[in-house]
Amino acid sequence: MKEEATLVIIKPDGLKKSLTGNILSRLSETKLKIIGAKIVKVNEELAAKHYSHLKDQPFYPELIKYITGKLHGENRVMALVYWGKDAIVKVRQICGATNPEEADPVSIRGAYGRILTTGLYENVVHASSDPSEAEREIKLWFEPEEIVYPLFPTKEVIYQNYKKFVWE
Ligand code: DAT
Ligand code: MG
Repeated sequence: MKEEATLVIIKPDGLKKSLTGNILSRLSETKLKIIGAKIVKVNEELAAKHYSHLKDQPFYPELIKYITGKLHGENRVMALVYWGKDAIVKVRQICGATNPEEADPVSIRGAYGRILTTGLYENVVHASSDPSEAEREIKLWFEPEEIVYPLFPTKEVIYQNYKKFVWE
């Protein structure tokens, strides 16, 4: 048993259907620790990077519309990092199979997912499928300071003429 981190995203349908609490309760059955969490407005660039391995799939354009909220008029997702023993497999198990019709009915996707008439699987949650994908995805979605454990090596950089919004 190894301790590892995994990325979970509650997709726009999960937020729109007010399922966030239910999904977090289901995920708490894993007894893993949440070490990072935030609500994210997903832009095209983040969506394309997240799903880069699927860009040649026929459902890719719909998938991008889905994760960027265009199918639900709800551009919000919740991104979470879970950490603990066998985190990747434990989370994938509770999420269920990719196709909601084939997913165990008591899994998150089995209970709350559906297949759209376009054929896209609207399956409520994303979960990393292996350690290298988990590392890539956590680094894509989270800055080091947004995670309470030092999961991966970091480096210090100095930005010059760096503009950002702060509270007035
Ligand atoms: P998973 O999310 O289980 O890791 P994936 O990475 O292969 O599955 O695909 C990402 C998402 O794309 C998936 O959650 C739903 C959608 N998708 C995958 N395969 C599909 C298919 N054959 N038809 C429709 N949508 C699909
Ligand atoms: Mg995947």
